[in-house]
Parts: sequence; structure tokens; C-alpha cells
Amino acid sequence: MSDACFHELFKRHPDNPIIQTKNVPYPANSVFNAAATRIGDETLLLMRVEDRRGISHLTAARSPNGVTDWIVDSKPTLLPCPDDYPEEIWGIEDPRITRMDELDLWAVVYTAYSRTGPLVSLATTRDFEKFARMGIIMPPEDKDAALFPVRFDGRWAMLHRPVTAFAGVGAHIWLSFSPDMKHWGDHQVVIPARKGGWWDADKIGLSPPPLRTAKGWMILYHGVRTTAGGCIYRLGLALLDLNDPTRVLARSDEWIFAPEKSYEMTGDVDKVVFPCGWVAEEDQVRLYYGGADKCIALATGRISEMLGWLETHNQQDRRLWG
Ligand code: BMA
Repeated sequence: MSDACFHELFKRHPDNPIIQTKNVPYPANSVFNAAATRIGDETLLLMRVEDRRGISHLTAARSPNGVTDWIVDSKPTLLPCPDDYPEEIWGIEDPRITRMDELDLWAVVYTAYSRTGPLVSLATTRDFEKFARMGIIMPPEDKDAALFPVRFDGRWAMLHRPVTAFAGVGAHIWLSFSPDMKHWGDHQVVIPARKGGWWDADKIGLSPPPLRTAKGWMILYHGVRTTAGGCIYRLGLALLDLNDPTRVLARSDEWIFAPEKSYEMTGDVDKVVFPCGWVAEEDQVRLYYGGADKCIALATGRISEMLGWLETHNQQDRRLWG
């Protein structure tokens, strides 16, 4: 299908990229892959900032409308703390924020870059100034994790992406449960990577946290296609049952968003769109994504259009997956 007849579900903001290294008030190599939430009337991004050694930390930016007038913290908001948390030796990356109304706090799940590979860590906060670290919650190699905002039969739930040979070759999206957010079990693959020529063959991962809709939990995930010219990070949709997120109600056949613009095609890592946050206001969603591991961009979509599109692009016949 040509671009001309593909109805874009997410429209890029004309002022993209909305945040670049020059907007960070201290020296940095890149700013990208930001988590997002609402805090009062403001939109808050918790951005991955890579310093000029190559080590990442997290810095908050706040905007009254989620589009312009960003005020970026004058210094790093959450730095790696390898003295107390040795797994953070090579930085902290790619956060996902979930608002936990029951606990009146935000949970921030992030990748800690340890000597033995990436793993999943958790911190909580009530103000994005002070954070309470809970340490490692998934051992290496694991990343692309986010919590659901509610419990299921009394247990918290988390999507994540371990790399293990357990479910065959490939990196798949798993679902795990916990009584306390610290101890996790009942692990299961919920969305496997497809194989062969698929856009999401062999390696996929959750992008922003699951988004509650009337028809199910909307999942936006990235698929990593390996080509002779390098990797391409594209995005697709899935829908999980509202009461039982182990049930996949729909999964898109085609990708819905792919690197096209110069700020997505060229950067520290070319051909990457990598969202870690979205903010919904009624039917509208603002999607914040990293462009080519260099900058932050914004695209907007409608939940009703995503749900409608999934109905006609639901591909669940596993025989075709490989
Ligand atoms: C993934 C993560 C992301 C990054 C992407 C493309 O594995 O490390 O932080 O944006 O690769 O380089």
C-alpha cells in the first residue's frame, strides 16, 4: 500500500522535534525516549538524557499544554546511583511512568544498564523531585517494561521484554504478576515476535505503558526489523482484555508508524521511532517518541480511530507468524 492511501493514525506535530539537546540547560549528547504523564494541569516528560560520556540519566520537563513552553529541570532529575545500586553503573534509560491512583503515587520503571546487561528497575515518586528506589525487579537481560495502573485479582501486572531462549528464538513481550511490585512471578509470553519477513520479526518490545480504553488495554509496541542496511524500529498496535490482560483481543498486521522524517532517519542510531510515553485526554492521545536516539518528537492520534483500525487489521492466525 502506498503512503498516499495509508490513513495515518498518528500525525506528526509540525514543530517537531519538540525537544532537542539545545533545550537541555546543561551539556548533553542527546535527549530522547521520554516517559510522559499528567501532573495537575501540566504534562510532565521524564526524558532520557545521554551525557557526553555516553551514560544516561533522567530529567523532567514540564509544559502547560504538552506541546510548547517546556521548562526543563536545570540539572539531572534522577541520576544513576551505582554506589547504592551497582546495576546502574552504565546509566539509567527509557523510563515508563504509570500513575497508581490506589497508592497516590507514580511508578517509574526504567532500564538500568548493568555490567551484565540491561535489567528492569523501579522507583516511585509523588512529585518527580524525590524518588524512592525499589531496586531491581527483573534480572538481565530485560527491558521495555511498564506497569498497569490497576491490580488484577489483587495482583499488580507488568509487561516487559526479557531476552531468553525459553519461548524459542526471539525477544517477546511477557506479562508478570506481583503482590507488592517487588516480587514477580506467573510469567507468560503475551505477545510473541513474529518471524521471517514480518515488520515485527524476532524482536519486539512494549513502547508506552498500556492505555485503558472502552474495548481493552491499548498496547503500542515496537518491532525491530533487521535489514542489510541496519535495523528499522517501527510501531504497531495490540489490544488486551480489560479484566484479563493475558488475553490478546487484537494485534495489528501492519505497522502504524515508521521512521520517515529526517529527525527519525538520521541521528545517533538511524531509522528509529521509540515512544516511552503517551497522554490521553478523552479521545485524543499525545504520543512522545525519541527520534533516531537524538531528540524528542510528538504525534497525535485518536483512540477511536486506533480501535476502529485494529478491527480491520487484526491478524491473529499464528500459522502465518512462522
Ligand atoms: C533499544 C533501546 C532504546 C533505543 C533503541 C534504538 O534497544 O536501547 O533505548 O532507542 O534500541 O537504538
